[in-house]
Formats: sequence, C-alpha cells, structure tokens
Amino acid sequence: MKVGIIMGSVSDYEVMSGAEQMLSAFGVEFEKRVISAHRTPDLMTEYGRSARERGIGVIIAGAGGAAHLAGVAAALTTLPVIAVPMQTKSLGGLDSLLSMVQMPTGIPVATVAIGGAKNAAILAVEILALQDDSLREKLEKYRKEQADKIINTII
Ligand code: RP5
Repeated sequence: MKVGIIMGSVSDYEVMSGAEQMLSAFGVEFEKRVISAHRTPDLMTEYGRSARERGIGVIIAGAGGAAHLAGVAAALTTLPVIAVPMQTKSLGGLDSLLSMVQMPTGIPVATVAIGGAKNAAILAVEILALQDDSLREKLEKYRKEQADKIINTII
C-alpha cells in the first residue's frame, strides 16, 4: 500500500517535502498532489472517493488557514487521514491547527504539530507496518539510531 500526500497549495510543498523525504527513507511508495478543498472541490471528491481503490493506505494532508483539506478527505474515505497544519503569516499556524484538530465525532483526523510533516510520515509508516514486518523492523532500527545518537553524545 502507498501513502497519498496532498496539500492545499504548492506553497505548502516546502514543508510537505519533509513527509516525502521520510517516506523515501523508509522505502514507502507515495503519490503527491496539490488539491484544494475550497478551490478544487470536485477534484477533492474524486481523490477521496477513489483513494482506496488506487492502492492508498494512508492519506497525509497539509493545509493552512481555513485548513479543511484533511477533514474533507476524511469525510470522503474510511482510510486513516493525518493532518499537517501549516504555519501561517497572520496567525502563526494556530488557525490551521485548530481547524484541523476540531473534527466532529465520527470523522476523525490524526493531527500532528504545526509543520510536522516528517512525523506525519512516520505515523503513516507505523500504520502500514501493522501489516508489514519488514517495515516494522525499519521503524525499530530508526528508533535505535535515534537513541544511540543521544547516548553517544559527548558534551
Ligand atoms: C491553504 O491556504 C493552503 O493550504 C495554503 O497553506 C494557504 C495559502 O495558499 P496560497 O494562497 O499560497 O495558494 O489553502
């Protein structure tokens, strides 16, 4: 299964490329698209409705401001959706965060930190690893490397 990375604007790509890099490091296949819940509602619907049959297992959605992308994606599919709130000039990203995290009961979205595209990717890998032992081993190796870096730090 692959991961679907979507973002509301090409201006989100710099942050969302972090998810791409992390998925590549784990050898997880992904596709990426710019789709706006507001500017391209028909494309949004088509994407959400067809995601599962196109082999997507998890969706990562990055958006800013009135950040409805992840919530609308979650409304269109029962695949897990992970939201990445974008930092914004006007409100620092708190707008994006609150917009994404306050989903109504029944349509959940897992929201990571503002700009947390890399963690979104790791969470997606953890979900896919539930049914993939080689991916689970890669996650364990990654955790060990992180710990070793700290343990071996001399100051
Ligand atoms: C959101 O509005 C996008 O996700 C982006 O974070 C923000 C600004 O979009 P642009 O005006 O840069 O296209 O929909």
